[in-house]
Amino acid sequence: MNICIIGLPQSGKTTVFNALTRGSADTSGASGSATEMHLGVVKVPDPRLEVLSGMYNPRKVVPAEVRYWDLPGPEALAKSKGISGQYRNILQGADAFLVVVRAFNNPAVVHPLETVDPGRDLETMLTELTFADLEVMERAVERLEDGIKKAKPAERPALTRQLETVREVRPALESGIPLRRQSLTDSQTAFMVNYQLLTGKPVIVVFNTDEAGPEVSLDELKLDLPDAASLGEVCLSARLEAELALMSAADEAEFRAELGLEQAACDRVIRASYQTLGLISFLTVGPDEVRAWSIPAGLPAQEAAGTIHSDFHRGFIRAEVIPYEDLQRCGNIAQGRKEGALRSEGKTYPVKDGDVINFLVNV
Ligand SMILES: Nc1nc2c(ncn2[C@@H]2O[C@H](COP(=O)(O)OP(=O)(O)O)[C@@H](O)[C@H]2O)c(=O)[nH]1
Ligand SMILES: [Mg+2]
Repeated sequence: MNICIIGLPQSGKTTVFNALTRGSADTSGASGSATEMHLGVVKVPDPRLEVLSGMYNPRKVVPAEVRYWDLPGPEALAKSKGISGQYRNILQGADAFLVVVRAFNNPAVVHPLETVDPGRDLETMLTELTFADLEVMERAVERLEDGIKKAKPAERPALTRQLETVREVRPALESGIPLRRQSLTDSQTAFMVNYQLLTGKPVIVVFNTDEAGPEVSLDELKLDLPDAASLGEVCLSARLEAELALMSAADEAEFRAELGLEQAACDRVIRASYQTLGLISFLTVGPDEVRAWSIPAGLPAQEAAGTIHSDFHRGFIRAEVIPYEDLQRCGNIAQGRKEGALRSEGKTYPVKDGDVINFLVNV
């Protein structure tokens, strides 16, 4: 899973990146640091993997991973002519956006819009994404109109339907409704995938507060957003979390207990991301590896098999499924089978969080 960290300049994006990846990327604002891009890979904590690894003694344990991209703010982007080129490619490749919103007061850090106003900044960022999409839609209309003129009669109906779709999406975007909240037919949705619109992607808001709070929440900001309900949110102090993230495990635990911040920001953000994206993990076990795989909740078993390997999708026969808790109780799969906890499921079985799956395939 690729998550892009975006936000206004000086909102604390790189500090959040450091907190999430236990990194130490430069936040001094020294020349160049504001336009630098960082990539960090974080393993998704899952205590089930440890238990399963104790049962199977596998050669390796492979947790699911989240890749965080720290991107420059819109001002730095403006120097490269708006959201374009390489940045646009990275944004389009993201599975979700983490929008960092400044809620901390620090006179030493200049705010590009002068005052600290989390609601305004969040709206500004969401509007940026919408503008970027509107540009794409404008070009799409031109291209499709042109295409229809030049098309053979047989090709026209399909292109006309595509143009109609774009003409539905565009005014909705103009009135502030992101693609992810627009109701399109399945074929319209499939067509819109070609444009990789940014407002089609889930957004998790990170309110970056002062060390001592107070907490900020979407509810409290009472924003007039058509899609507030679809946003995920986490409130944290990036600077404090980034400092804690660099400590030894023992020191970190001690400080966290003292501060009442038991849950690390990186875990909270991952949890909020899974929730906002509607993701779950299924598990595979064996002497070679014990592994967690992230998929959308309810994905049919055959599609879940395809996330392991395309051959598994093609050659899918059935899935042997045992819920993690049952496997833990039974001790091993053979015992699970004896006790009737192991089920045989077909292609369309909706995979659940914690399912331990053995795919039977013909490859
Ligand atoms: N007081 C305070 N300062 C912060 C916090 N987060 C970031 N900063 C400071 O704000 C400045 C900009 O942070 P940075 O992460 O580089 O912002 P970016 O431009 O969005 O990447 C740095 O001097 C940080 O130390 C915070 O939670 N509290
Ligand atoms: Mg930065």
